[in-house]
Formats: sequence, structure tokens, C-alpha cells
Amino acid sequence: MADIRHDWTTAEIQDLLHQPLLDLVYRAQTLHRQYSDRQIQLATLLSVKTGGCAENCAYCPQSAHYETTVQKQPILPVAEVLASAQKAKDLGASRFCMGWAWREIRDGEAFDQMLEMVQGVKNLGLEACVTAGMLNESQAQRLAAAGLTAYNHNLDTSPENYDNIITTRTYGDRLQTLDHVRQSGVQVCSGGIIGLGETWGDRAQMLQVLATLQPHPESVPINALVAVAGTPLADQPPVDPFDLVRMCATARILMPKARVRLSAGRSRLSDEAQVLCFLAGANSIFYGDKLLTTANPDQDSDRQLLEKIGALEEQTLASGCSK
Ligand code: SAM
Ligand code: DTB
Ligand code: SF4
Repeated sequence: MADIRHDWTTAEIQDLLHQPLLDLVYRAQTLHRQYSDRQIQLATLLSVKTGGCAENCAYCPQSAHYETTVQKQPILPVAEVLASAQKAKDLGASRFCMGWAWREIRDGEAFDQMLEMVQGVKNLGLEACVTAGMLNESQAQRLAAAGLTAYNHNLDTSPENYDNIITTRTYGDRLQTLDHVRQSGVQVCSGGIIGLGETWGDRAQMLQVLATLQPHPESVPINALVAVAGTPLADQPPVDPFDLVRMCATARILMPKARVRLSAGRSRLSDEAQVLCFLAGANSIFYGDKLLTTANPDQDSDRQLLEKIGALEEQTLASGCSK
């Protein structure tokens, strides 16, 4: 386990990010082979509660602070969520992630429904993930007792850049939620977004915060901004695909055992750019025509791509839906 370090410095991470691309990918792939197989996990997302969120995250079409075309949608019924989970399983997904446009979880009927959804998803034999904003210790414990596999809560950017992106909560709030999740025994899923206007220094700092968590997050989503009309970041230029490759490779080197998820922004990537990200150590994608509110590549083309490169999970092959 000599490769698992928790004392990475920002300077070391900057050096990695700026290595010649092929050297960086080679180093990441070498580690990846030691810790993982070549299969790409398919995780399907569902927006259980959409829009009208109290936070002002500058990238997010679901924030009540901005006017976007996102239609507000109250909490979906438990049965509808479980039907979607069953469909995702039939199409070959092994993880089901439920998103809630909330600043924080509140106790009460809605939380009880969330617990029921988690139990139901687990009973289908899927990994269950929830992302629903901040939570306290007892909420984390109740989610753990319901069988939740992982809780997603992204750092999004560096501590320094944070106030340029979100002012309605602090970086410390975010870290505290991650700590509650860790203490409860639920796996931590935390990553960030590139393309917000951040510097390479910000990217290195964000990775440093993640890589100095002890233990590392089990799951690290790397998102490229989906620039949505009406949000303050609507006019951000698209991310260079090679920047995503560098982020995936560096996350893989820093956190060798984590599942690195090539997340939002795949619609703009060629097949070849995605495969380069897989070579760099990304080993999961979101699978389904929609992320939460924005478009994702369609399931057929994703399956065909993974089949072509021989990277489908056993579950997907067993479900017979690779045909
Ligand atoms: N409200 C909860 C929260 O923010 O933690 C959960 C849902 S929120 C939509 C989950 C994550 O999606 C955010 O932390 C952010 O990293 C990512 N995200 C949201 N909008 C995005 C966009 N336009 N482009 C890329 N990633 C985005
Ligand atoms: C994550 O890091 N990315 C996913 C998931 N975790 C919840 C969400 C991406 C959202 C992209 C914008 C949207 O579709 O609303
Ligand atoms: Fe709300 Fe989450 Fe969107 Fe921020 S990212 S506005 S917390 S839904």
C-alpha cells in the first residue's frame, strides 16, 4: 500500500497535472492496473426532487436564484423511483444515484421517503447513492441503517475559488457533511467540476483536499461544467478534453483505490477522448439519457462504446442488454 498517501502537497499535484500527457497517463494506468480491473461501472442518475433550490451555486440550473428552463418538480413517489431503478438495472446499471435539489436534508416525511427509496434500491441488488445537500450525524446514521452505499457531496472547486462560485454555504460546511458521512460508515463520494473559470492551481488545491482526506473518498466524480443558459456561468468556454484526461489521471494517481467517475460533460466528448479518460484511470460513467436536468449520451451508444473496447461490467453482460 506504499502508493496510498495522504500527505500530497499542492506543488506535487501541480507537477503531476503538468507532466507530459503520455507520461501522466502511463503513470496513472500503471497504478490503475494494480488496484482495479478494466471494467467501467455504469451508474444511473435520477432527479428525485428537481429545481427551486435555496443555494446559489453559480453552475447549477436548479438554483432558485437563477432563471433557467428547468421545471420544478416535487419529490417523486417512492414507487416511481423504484420503477426507474428497476429499469436502470434491466439496462445494465449496477449503481443508482438519487439527486435532490436541496440545501440540506430535513427530518420528516420527505426524509422517511428517502430512506424507503434507499432500502428499495438496495433490495433490487443495486448500489444506492444519494446526493441531497448537507446532513447531520443522525441523518447520516439513519441513511447508513437503511443500507445506503454512498453519499455524494462534491467540493466542486478549491477553497480559494469557492466564494466565486457559491456564497450561501462554506467550504467548512461541505467538509463537515463529508465527515458525518464518513463517521456513519456510508462511503464518501466527493469530487468537483472543471470549467468554472478556475486556475490549474485551484484544480490542484481541490484534488489536494480530497487526497488528504483519511481515508480517501471511495468515489471521486470529475465533472466538466455543463454551461446552462440563465446561470452565471452560461458563457464559460467548453473544457478542453485533455484537461479532463489530466484530471482523471491525477485523481487516479493520488487516490489509487477510488472509483474515478467521468461525470457531467461527456456529451461533448468524442469516443476517443472518453477512452483516453478510461486509460487515465476513470472507471465509471453516468449511464442514462439524462444526468439530473441536462443531457447525457444515450444508453445504446454508451453500451456500444464499452462493448467495443471490452469494458462492460459482468452485470451488464449478464443482463443481456449488451446485444
Ligand atoms: N443539492 C445537492 C448538492 O449540491 O450537494 C445535490 C445535487 S447537486 C446537482 C450535485 C452536484 O452536481 C453538484 O455538487 C455539482 O458538482 C454537480 N453539478 C450541478 N450542476 C452542474 C453543471 N451544470 N455542470 C456540472 N456539474 C454540475
Ligand atoms: C456528480 O458529481 N455529478 C452528477 C452527480 N454527482 C449527482 C450531477 C451532474 C449534474 C449536471 C447538471 C444537471 O444535469 O443538472
Ligand atoms: Fe442546490 Fe445542489 Fe444545485 Fe447547489 S448544486 S443549487 S445545492 S441543487
